Amino acid sequence: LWELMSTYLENDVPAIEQQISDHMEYTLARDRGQFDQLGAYQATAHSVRDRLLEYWNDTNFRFGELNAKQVYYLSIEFLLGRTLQNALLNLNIEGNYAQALKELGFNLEELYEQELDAGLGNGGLGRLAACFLDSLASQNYIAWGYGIRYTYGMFRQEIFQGWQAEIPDLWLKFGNPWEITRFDVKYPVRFYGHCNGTHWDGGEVVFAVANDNPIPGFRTTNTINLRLWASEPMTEFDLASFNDGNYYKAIERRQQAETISSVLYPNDNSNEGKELRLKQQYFFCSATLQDVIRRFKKRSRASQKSASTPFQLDWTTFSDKVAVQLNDTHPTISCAELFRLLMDEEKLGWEEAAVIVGKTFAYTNHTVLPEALEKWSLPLFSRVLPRHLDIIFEINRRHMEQVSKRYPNNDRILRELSIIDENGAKAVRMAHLAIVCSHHVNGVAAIHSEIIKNELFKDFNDFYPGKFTNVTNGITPRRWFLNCNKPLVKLIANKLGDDSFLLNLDKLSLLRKYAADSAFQNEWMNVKLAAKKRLAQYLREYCNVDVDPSKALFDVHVKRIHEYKRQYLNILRVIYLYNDLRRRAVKNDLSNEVPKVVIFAGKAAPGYFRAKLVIKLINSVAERVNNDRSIKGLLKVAFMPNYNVSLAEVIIPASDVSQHISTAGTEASGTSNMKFALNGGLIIGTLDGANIEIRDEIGHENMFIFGLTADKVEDARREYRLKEKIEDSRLQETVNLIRSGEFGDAAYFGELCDALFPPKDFYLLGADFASYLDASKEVDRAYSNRSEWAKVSIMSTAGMGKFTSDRSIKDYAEQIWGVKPSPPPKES
Ligand code: DL6
Repeated sequence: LWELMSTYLENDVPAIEQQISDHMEYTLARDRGQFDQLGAYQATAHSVRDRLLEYWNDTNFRFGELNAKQVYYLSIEFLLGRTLQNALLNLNIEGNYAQALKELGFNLEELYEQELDAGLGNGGLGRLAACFLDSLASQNYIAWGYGIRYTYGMFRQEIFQGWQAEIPDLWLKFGNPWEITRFDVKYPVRFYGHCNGTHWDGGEVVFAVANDNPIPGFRTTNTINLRLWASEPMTEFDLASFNDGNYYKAIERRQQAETISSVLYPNDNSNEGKELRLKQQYFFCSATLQDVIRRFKKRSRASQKSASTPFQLDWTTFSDKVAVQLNDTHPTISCAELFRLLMDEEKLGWEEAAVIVGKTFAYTNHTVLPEALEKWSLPLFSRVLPRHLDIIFEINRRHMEQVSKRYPNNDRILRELSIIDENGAKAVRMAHLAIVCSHHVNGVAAIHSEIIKNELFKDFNDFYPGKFTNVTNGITPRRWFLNCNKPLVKLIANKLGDDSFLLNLDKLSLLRKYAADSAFQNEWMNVKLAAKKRLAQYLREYCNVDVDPSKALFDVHVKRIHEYKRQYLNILRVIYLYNDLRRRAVKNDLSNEVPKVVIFAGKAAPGYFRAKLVIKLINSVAERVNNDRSIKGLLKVAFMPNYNVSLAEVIIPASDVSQHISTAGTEASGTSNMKFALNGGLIIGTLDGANIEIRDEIGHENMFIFGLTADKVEDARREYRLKEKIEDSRLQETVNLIRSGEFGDAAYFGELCDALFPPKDFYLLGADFASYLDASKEVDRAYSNRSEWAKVSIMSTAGMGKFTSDRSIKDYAEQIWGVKPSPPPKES
């Protein structure tokens, strides 16, 4: 059967040409002789999808045959970006496609630009999920991802008079050639209604319909699935209303149902507690678990060898076949849902169900910010999911019993460890539910995992010794190296003899011995320059900013706009530098100055006013600085609109230095730091998140580190609260400049200036300002020495082996899931 299944499409150039033309005619119904760029992209995508589907079908067949433990990665966000180039590179057929398209009169690189990003995520958390899928596939794990197929992904950001404007993201406007809608795979999902014991009835029922997205591994046929659920009404049409002549009411239900999967909540590291969001979470978790259980039953039945005995499902094997990873608390309702399905549908008892749940789930925490820790008020929860609230109460009752046994008469601990928050309005604490129901809980960088164990969830860590662990994040070198920086990958492959480092990133350490080789340094810097030239074109086109890439230092700060990430600290630095340049210009003292362009990009949550104000300030400063001839173009500022995966792929290879400057103890890990360093970008940063481990790998001397350490932050806050004024004269001068109206809109910016006043300065910008300026000066000094800079750049790349998501996935597989890779037969 295996032989029968594996009849792959030919990959020679004429065959590819033929298939693209066929898709033009038969899939798109266009004239095969005259297609435009969009048509050519779509036809190309369909032909690549055909190949993916062959591997994907084989892979699914193999997974079924093996009936081994499968990993299910549940995430409310998957920030995939574009697919075409990634698929071609992973399948190793980019060259032949480029040639075939050339024959047809097209340039493949140009066609890449036709694809709209799948922006089904906010930032780091969603992009991590996408990197993990690539690593799961590439390392031949038996795994699937599950999430939501949002009709509208992350909003498109436009800048209007310096302010952020949000435009709906119509990423599906030309259809999506990569997905397969499975009209036959759909599950009912209920909301509201009433409960009578275990009987849950009434309310609203919608269908979750599967949309499958093949995720190809790199140089393996292992092609896993990302199943995204879309909501549909249970009944197409309210016939009674229609017959009464109320056409609008007749279709209202359809719209209500579709709303559930219509839009991604654009919040990063914050939780708004909205009813629709709770519905989204339950919607995708319920459908996923119904699907997982169906597969478990099907495989169990198929694997029963003897047909003579009647089939008896053995539920005790469930967690030998299923490992569910909860990507943050958003999928945590799954724990209660699995209880419900096992007890109410499958008629298992509580104890049996509890054992299964406890062996199935593991939970990753991605933040320590209190505003992001999800809580649902009891009235809302009981209205939307009445049965689940009953189940959660019972989980909590039993959990509290255990806690009381261990800590008799200790009310504080009971309150602290309860799933129900009773401090103020009662609420369900989703992180506590996840911890109680999971066999492992992990943080995403060493420092973050320590903070979780010793501060955020200290009592839980004492109560459950061994449950808490660390898995440091990683990034896929396929997208963040090969796809976005082929020239650098080629250069390294030439030096090291092959490109096997793409699957074994530790091999990059071999570059260390060439770091001081001046010929290699030259080649290295030329690759960087080419990437900078490309970005310079973008800066000209999208920001009207002119820079000379061969001279200017490209200083980059790109990520979600958030107070804790301190873009504000960076723009304060820029203002100080600008003022200093002006002063020195008057004295004719501008020689030896390093020209630089400070590039910002990132989206603010639409309701986060202070973050939006920071965007406005950056744009106002850019306007002033870029038009001030007195500073002779030595400083430029650019805010690049609509930061997304595709833009990141252009910016990251072009960065000389990038900013990772969160207040120590606030950034769980960060992953863009890894992307920049991998591409030879130097890092200026605080000792926070994964910066610390990056420093350990590439060496303190190869980074620009400044600021308070996490253990000093609380004391600094306490001390700081007592201060009555901004003490640093350079910071005061900078604030005065903003208040003076130098950048316009002084009234607006007053709020930002006030926020620097010590008692309000929660993120300690004032405390870190001086050391930040020093570090920034050190960057300029280092950049003035091209050879020194090149060496550090090479050392950065060489030290990045640890930060591949292949290593992260291996850690999860070994420490948490208990699974091993399972290569396809032809490759083993
Ligand atoms: O773990 C991925 C990513 C980390 O790199 C970031 O440091 C962290 O801020 C982010 N966390 C979130 C939490 N969101 N919520 N809710 O996005 O996760």
